[in-house]
Amino acid sequence: MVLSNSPSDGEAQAQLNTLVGGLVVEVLARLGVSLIVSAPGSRSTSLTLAAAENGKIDAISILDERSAGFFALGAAKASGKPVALICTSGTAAANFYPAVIEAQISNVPLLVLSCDRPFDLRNCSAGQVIDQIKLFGNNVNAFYEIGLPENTDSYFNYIRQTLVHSVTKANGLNKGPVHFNFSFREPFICSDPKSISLKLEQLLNSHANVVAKITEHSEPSISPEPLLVEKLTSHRKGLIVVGNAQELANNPDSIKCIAEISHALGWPILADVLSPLRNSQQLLETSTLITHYDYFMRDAEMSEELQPTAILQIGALPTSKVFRAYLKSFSPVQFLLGNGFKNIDPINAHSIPLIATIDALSSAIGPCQVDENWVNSWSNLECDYSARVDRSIQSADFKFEGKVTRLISQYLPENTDVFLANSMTVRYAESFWQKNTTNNSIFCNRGANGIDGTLSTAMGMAHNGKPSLLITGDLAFLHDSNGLLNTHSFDGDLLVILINNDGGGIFEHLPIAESDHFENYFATPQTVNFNQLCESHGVNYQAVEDAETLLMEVRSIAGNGLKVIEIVTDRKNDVKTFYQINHPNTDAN
Ligand SMILES: Cc1ncc(C[n+]2csc(CCOP(=O)(O)OP(=O)(O)O)c2C)c(N)n1
Ligand SMILES: [Mg+2]
Repeated sequence: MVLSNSPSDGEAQAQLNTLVGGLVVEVLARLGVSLIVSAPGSRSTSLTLAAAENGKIDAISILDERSAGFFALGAAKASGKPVALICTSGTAAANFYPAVIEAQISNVPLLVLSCDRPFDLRNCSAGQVIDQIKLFGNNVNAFYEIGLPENTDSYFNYIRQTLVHSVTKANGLNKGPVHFNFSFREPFICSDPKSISLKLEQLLNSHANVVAKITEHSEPSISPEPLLVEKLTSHRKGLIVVGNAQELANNPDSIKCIAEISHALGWPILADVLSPLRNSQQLLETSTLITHYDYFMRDAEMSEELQPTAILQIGALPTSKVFRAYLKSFSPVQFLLGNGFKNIDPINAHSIPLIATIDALSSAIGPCQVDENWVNSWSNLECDYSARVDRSIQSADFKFEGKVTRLISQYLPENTDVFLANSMTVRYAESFWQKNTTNNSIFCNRGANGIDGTLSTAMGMAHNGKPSLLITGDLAFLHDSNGLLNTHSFDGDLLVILINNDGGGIFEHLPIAESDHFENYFATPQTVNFNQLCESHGVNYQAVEDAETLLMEVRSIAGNGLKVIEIVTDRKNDVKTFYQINHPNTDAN
């Protein structure tokens, strides 16, 4: 296909860039990408304009690429679908790096489209040029250097097919980020973009069948090796351990299958707060769901009595040190359920990869002999310890963060997504999040455990999504306060519960808390007035000091856009209360 009119060189170049931009965005739309987040810049003009013009895709602009990266990450996490990012040349793409790393570790499909100068302007001190080739190293599923636009059918076919294959790499069995480095030659603005739309339409008509196939593609079911199923089902004293398995949020059928597996084997389910299981109605009704294991495993005698011979691990292993020590002391055989690409055994246990999908494993397990005593011992302890924690929480002050967390888990309405910041927030949730029947999903950037990008990820999650709630510490909030700049392009409802303990409360749990340098170099209290910070960004703010107001806020997220509520706590008191209730074993990371 050749562009018509023999326009001037500059006009022909601008037309070609416009056509390529339109083709890229339209192919992405047809492949199922529904959100493009772009950051302003000139080299990326053709892609950005195409995104803005393409009616099928939601295109938003975010100034700070670091924040944009996390926003896209949050949107992809919540939807389970790939989200595209566009940026200009220079350091812009480098600012996507932390979000790309998190996406890679936590298997989130991101398509990063960086733009670059053409080959003749690289390595010669031209402005705004850095080496963008394989910028993200091994932190992406694939890298594609996209050749300079050419006005030929073979170039257009190459673009289409590269996108088709790359989306499979981002969104296939082992989800993760994919990086494309596009190069564009100036100029970018053509005088008659309408004529290009017509050409694009003709071009796409000839591509329709190839691209449509991918959207119809669904994840294949993988059956387990029968011999391994035989081994698994030979154990009476087993546990299903579901750690950080946020991806299950987009697959409600898998929760049903886990319940079926638990029922058939007679194995209780130990559920981390970062699996959606703690909020699953189905699991509360049909299985033995254990959430207070961290408490009763501290008791040596009790853990002897609860000695498992086998573990079925789904998702990452829970981070609880007590739980990991318990596994190490009994060395049960650990069946690691997954597609086999990823080693999910951080304790180098007696582990066996069990390559299968949850649905296929559930179908492969027939009726088994169940040890009722085993199941009952676990459920009795769960009831006992749940009541103990309830009593401690009731007598604790509202300003104890563990209490705030438990109250939120009790107050939260259905149909609400939750995002937990790293640091003490996720740890308090692990200890105090009460199981419930809301079916809500819980997310956290628990791949690389960064406190960067917290607000932006939560905003991305809530953008055009469910009413959502973020619980964050003060430093995590400030680290990403640029996320507040996105208020005006953000379309959703997000209640931010800001736990202000005047610095990094997590470090109070470490021996460094005794050091003279503690406040200056570790706790690092900041001096920002959150009310004023919110006001200057046009964001609604309220200080909350009691449970009734918290309840009211948590029950009225829908329709209120972005709102920040601040609860001031005391990190030194919190440590004491936490130890009294829980004897924590925490590490700052
Ligand atoms: C990007 C990044 N920088 C530094 C850290 C180390 N770190 C872990 S927790 C923490 C303090 C967080 O403080 P805050 O958000 O107030 O939570 P709190 O500890 O008070 O619960 C820091 C600096 C990190 N995890 N990620
Ligand atoms: Mg703090």
